[in-house]
Amino acid sequence: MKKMKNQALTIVALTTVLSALVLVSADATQWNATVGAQSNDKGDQALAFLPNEIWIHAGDRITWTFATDEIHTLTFLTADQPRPFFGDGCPGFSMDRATYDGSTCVTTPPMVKGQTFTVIFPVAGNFKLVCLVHENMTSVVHVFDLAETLPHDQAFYDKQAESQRRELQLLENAHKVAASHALPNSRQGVTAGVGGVTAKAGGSNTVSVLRFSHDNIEIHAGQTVEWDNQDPVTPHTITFGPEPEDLVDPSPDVTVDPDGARHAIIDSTSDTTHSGFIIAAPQERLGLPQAPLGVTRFRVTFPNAGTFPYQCALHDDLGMTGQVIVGH
Ligand SMILES: [Cu+2]
Repeated sequence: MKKMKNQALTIVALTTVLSALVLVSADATQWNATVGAQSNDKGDQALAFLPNEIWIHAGDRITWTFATDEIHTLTFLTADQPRPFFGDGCPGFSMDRATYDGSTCVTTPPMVKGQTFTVIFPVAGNFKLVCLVHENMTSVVHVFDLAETLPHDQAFYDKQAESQRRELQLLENAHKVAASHALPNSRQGVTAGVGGVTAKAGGSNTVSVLRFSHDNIEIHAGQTVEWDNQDPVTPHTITFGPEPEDLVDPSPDVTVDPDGARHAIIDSTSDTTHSGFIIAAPQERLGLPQAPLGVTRFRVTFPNAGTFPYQCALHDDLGMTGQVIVGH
């Protein structure tokens, strides 16, 4: 009887050691996720953390791989911290890997395709993950105590990421089709970007088409081309000539029409002009003063014939360029 008791104790002890071993190995679990997705021509961008939501144990680490030529940051702010400008960090940047427990912010610099970043989560909590470049790109990491059971494995997250990627591509296509059927505001109208914000239970994702709808528009001398940005969050510019230092504000030659649209006149192919950011108003939030109207239109009048190339100064590297061909 005593021997059996000893055996039982040994089994209990062994079980304890084994479960401690399991806890230690759970401690070191490596998870993988992706930041962003894009079409082959880079024109369609999914601004999203894929998958949008992950459950892990305290002590685990997640490595995110950046998948797009469009820049993103991987950022965990502290609870009440105002969103900083992405160029400033939070402040400063983590370059390689970081540990985040909610008490001090962590952010990467803007990163692109092929780069990776690893975060270790030592304590339990629910942590919001954001991109400082894109306001409607949010996600959540749930960190459980070791005693809690995790609901999913890596294979589940791989499937979730793929399904969310496909869903965003479908949404992107839907926006393009809708925009191509929409009645333009002007006969010489060019859509400067379409897109949409969508949501998962863990946060919001954005799709943005970084293209001009009529990138080779032909008009007659004396006519006016009107660009409008139909994307709810992504800014664009219409820039003739070299990119100015200040991308946000319009160049000094730009005037404002009675409806709030910006307007320039380009006489010759050596003229330069810059629209500044053409962007929708931010979303309203309860208890805050209402947001001012967005500046969503830019017009350029062309008195003389010629070929006038232009670009979006923010997305030219992704192929967002066009030209206006003015005939006599
Ligand atoms: Cu753009």
